[in-house]
Formats: sequence, C-alpha cells, structure tokens
Amino acid sequence: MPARDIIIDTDPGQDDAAAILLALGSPDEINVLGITAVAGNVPLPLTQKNTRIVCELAGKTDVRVFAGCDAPIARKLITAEHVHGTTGLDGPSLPDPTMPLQGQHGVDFIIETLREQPSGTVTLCPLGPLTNVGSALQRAPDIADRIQEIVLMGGAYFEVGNITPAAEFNIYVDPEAAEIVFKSGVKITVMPLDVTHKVLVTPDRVQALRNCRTKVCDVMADMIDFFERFDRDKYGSEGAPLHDPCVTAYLIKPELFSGRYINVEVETTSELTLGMTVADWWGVSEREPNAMFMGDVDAQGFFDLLTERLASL
Ligand SMILES: [Ca+2]
Repeated sequence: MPARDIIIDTDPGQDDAAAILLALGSPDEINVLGITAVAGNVPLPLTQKNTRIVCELAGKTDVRVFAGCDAPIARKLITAEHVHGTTGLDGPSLPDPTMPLQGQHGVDFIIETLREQPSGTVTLCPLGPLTNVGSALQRAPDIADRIQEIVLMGGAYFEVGNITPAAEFNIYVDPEAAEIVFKSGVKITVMPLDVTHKVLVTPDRVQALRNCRTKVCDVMADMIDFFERFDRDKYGSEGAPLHDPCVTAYLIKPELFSGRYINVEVETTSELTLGMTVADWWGVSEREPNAMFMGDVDAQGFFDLLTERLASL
C-alpha cells in the first residue's frame, strides 16, 4: 500500500501534538500534504504557531502549515485553556518556531488541494472544531465527491459530553460546521469520546514514553503530565484520555478500532443539548447511516504504536 495522502486540520492542544507526531513518524503509511490550523482549544494565532512548534520538534520543517478560520461559522469562539494551559501546549518548554507560516488561507489550501489531486486520494483529518472543513465544503461543494474520507475526532454517544453535559468540545464549538460535514455525503469515520475515553495515559504508558530517551518522547510525556492533572481531577480515572491521536492511529492500524456504521446528526438549536452528536447506535430511527462511529479500541495496541512511532522521530 502506498502512503495515504492526508491534510491534518488541528487546534494544538497537547493531544493534537501527539496526533501530528504520530503521523509524521509514520511516513510509510501517511503522507502529510499540509496542516491547517483552526481556532479551538486556544485562538488561531496560538494554534498555527503551536502546529509549527510541533513540526519543528519532529524535525519536519518542510511541512506546509496554513492558518485557517479564526472563529466558528456562526458563533463566538469558545476555548479550553482550562485543559490545555494558556499556550495550548503547556507542559514542556519549547522554542518559538522559525519555519514559516504559509501565506495561503487554510480553507483555500484544502479546496485547492482537493481540486488538484486525483479524485478520491485525499483524506481529511480534523482534530478540532470543524470550521475549516465545513467552510471548505460550504464554499466549494464540488470537493465533496473528491474527498477519500474524513476521519475526525469529535462527538460522543455513551460518554455523552465533556464541555457540556450533552456535547463534546469539538462539535460544540462549531455545530453548524459539524452539521455541514455530517450531511456532506462524504465517507466519515468518527473517533468519539466513547473511544478516546478508553485510551488512558496510565503511569506505565507515560513511563514507556520516557524509557525511549528521545527528545520527542520526553516532550510528549511532559505534555501528558501537564494536562493529566486536569483530567484526573475531572474524571478520577487511572489516567487522562488521549483523544486526537486515535485519528492518525486509525490510518496506520484500522484494526485497532471497531464500531458501527450508523446515522449521526448534530444538534444545532437546542439550548440544553447544543452540539450533541445524536448517534443512532441502536438503529431506532429510519435515518440513513452516514458515518462509521467507533466504539471500542485496543488501548495497549494504540499506545505501543504511538510510542514506537514517536521514538522514531
Ligand atoms: Ca484537538
């Protein structure tokens, strides 16, 4: 199999960093055409900068990084500094990036790339609010037929919500963009909280990263140590969930994940359940399936993969 061409759309975020590093450490399976930053965990000036910091950490200064949308399609931006720290990458001390930000807007890059590359060969990997991808589909509906697949982190069903009692952060921040994506007809694979809450960074798994004795693994362990404090207080679990790298792990080893092909709709009007992914897990509606909604993961297999690939950088 040739390496799969992808565009990562991201709002780093320590777990976004893990997802990007996993992709950049897996050149046999993944070819990163470019990375678009979006406002989410922290505002856009920080997410585009953090994306470049992560690429430089990986020694991949030739990756093209683009700034996309600085606010959701129809709402004010909501951020998550309470989880990720004021920079979005709190934990380790990392130098400011020297690699350039591309001049083109991230949404234009997504549209142009999909029109230029052979149809059905480019996969989009959104790791934050769906503003950039939703905007691209809204402005250029012709690209929908050309996207190979959208593999995204967002939503929840059994785990319900993490930013409100009903909604997961990425979908809640821009529900209108999420609705565009889920109604696009594109092949969609979803990594919801139902999966990511099973991918817990236990002390043993952080130690396995430290045992690699590489800069990248040490930095990742420092990042995990930072955000884990928040999540342990919140969830009281044995370790914090690592959300976003489920997306890039799926591209490398899809057999780690299992789920159901079901109908998923996004709530865009209710005050109480805004941003909820209404996932028809039990097949009780007549609505057409539109997404592969993952529900389970081989967590140790995932961490073995993550550690091996980060150690290779
Ligand atoms: Ca993210």
